[in-house]
Amino acid sequence: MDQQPKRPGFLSLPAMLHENAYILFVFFSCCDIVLTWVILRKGGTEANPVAAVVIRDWGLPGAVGFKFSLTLFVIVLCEVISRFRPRTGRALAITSVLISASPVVWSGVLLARHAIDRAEAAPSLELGAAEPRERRSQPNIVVILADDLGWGELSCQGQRRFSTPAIDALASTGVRCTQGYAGSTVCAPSRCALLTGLHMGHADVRDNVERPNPSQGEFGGEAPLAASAETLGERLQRAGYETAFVGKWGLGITGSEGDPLTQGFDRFYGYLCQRHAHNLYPTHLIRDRERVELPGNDPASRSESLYAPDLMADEAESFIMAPRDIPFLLVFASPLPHLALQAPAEAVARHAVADDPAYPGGKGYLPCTAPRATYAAMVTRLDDHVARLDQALRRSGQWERTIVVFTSDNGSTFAIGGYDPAWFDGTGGLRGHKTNLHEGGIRVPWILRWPGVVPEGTVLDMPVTGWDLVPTLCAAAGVAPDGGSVDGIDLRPWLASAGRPDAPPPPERELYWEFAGSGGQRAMRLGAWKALQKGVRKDPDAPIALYDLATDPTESTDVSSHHAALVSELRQRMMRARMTARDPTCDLPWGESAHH
Ligand SMILES: [Ca+2]
Repeated sequence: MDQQPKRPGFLSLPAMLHENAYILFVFFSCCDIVLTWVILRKGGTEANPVAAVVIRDWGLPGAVGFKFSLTLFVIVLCEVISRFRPRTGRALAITSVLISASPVVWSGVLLARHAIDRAEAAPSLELGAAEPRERRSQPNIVVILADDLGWGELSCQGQRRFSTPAIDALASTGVRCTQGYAGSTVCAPSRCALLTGLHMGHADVRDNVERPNPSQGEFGGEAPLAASAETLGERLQRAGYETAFVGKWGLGITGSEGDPLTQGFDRFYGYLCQRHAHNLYPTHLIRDRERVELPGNDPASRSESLYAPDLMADEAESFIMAPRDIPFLLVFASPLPHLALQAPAEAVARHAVADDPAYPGGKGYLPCTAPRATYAAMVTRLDDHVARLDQALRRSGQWERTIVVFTSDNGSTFAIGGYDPAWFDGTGGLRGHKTNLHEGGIRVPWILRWPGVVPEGTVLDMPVTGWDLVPTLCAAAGVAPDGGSVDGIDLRPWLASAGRPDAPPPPERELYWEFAGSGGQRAMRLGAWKALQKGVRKDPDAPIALYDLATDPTESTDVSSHHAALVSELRQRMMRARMTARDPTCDLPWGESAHH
């Protein structure tokens, strides 16, 4: 091997590339990973897709390691080939340089374009809400609201009868709040709290109140949300979002004040009336304001062809995939796993258990031959739908710029309709269930993923609520939730620092619930203290039980007799936390003494 001494002056381009091939190759390879990472961090979605997937799955150090190993492999390959066929080896080395350079050039162009976009968008940010539809930095928001899913009905929270891998994966890529609360212990008021940011002391809708309406057929809907209510949909619409509500609404039917299309949602698909949702194979659903027939479904003959929760997942998926250049809000309020016990036969078969006594039906609920298998099939179907929405976010390139929330409208239900609370331990050992204000009725799964903002796989154990979502998500979208008009708080400081030693201490605040059903109940949480007063319809001065959730999370011991002053203070705080309900049928007996 007689090496020519290097000539001074210029080399030809191929010779220059060949001389420096390996250095350039390693340099471009590392640049590719780093630039792709920067683009993703800045919320960009157009990036080298291969590098993006590697970074997403393995993190930045893993991705650099992977790229470095790959580069080393190609270099060794070039060297080996050069031993036998020098020209081929040289051509391969030069080709590798050119191939590794191309995504770097592209990433550079994308970053430059991003910088130009930001510079152009900057003046419009100062205009406030006037021209917000072009703000590309606003995250998309997907709120997944399960129906009657208890705290203990996720594998990541101890469930053993079935598994929920997709919801667990959401938790492992975001923050899992172990002390998440629903706004209410039943469906409609909880949806009201979630959408308005108001707790039950100020909410418009505080119970499931059916509104028979013969002109609307058999499903007249519930007491509607007031026209004056400011929903999450309305707030985000004003901030430039395209909004859709898919699933169970329960806050008023078409033409009422609570019509979803006048309450901030551009599109609606699903059940408007909650009783309509008691059959998961209905004869029809509602799209916007129109009735959509579901041929093959006939409740009279138990003909079950089209499973409404699947149709809703289809709808949600196509909403995510629709091309648009503005951010979106999707509320996916699945009717799962609310009764009746109904699921596709193949899904039930997958969860068959030997000991599964049939449920004969009654009290308005359908019979079920395998109630345990069916309930497991329903929750796992919901988990499948979460997986589908996640895939849709990835396929549409929106994953990195989308906040996903997963929660439930109330705690696990009781022994009704064939559901077996003892078998599933749906509350995860908490006392109570849906329709009361013990922890089992209001403590729910509460998970939030916000790539790049909320640390992955963290656990937050401070109380958070459904009515915190309006201020939190509005703040994320860059809009102020009109100070004082919501009861919830912007949770971003705590979510973003979850698991970090410098996280701020939990806020000192009181959480309030009241419920006109079940004899009338109200409850307040202050720090680890929980006050609970039952039977207030009969006796407004009914005794208040006090629990210390720090030492007694299952509310087993009433310690009120040891803390008379605290109980008295909590009684006054509960009085101050409420105002008279708009609808007298869901008010509690202190309406006249309200302070607001
Ligand atoms: Ca519910």
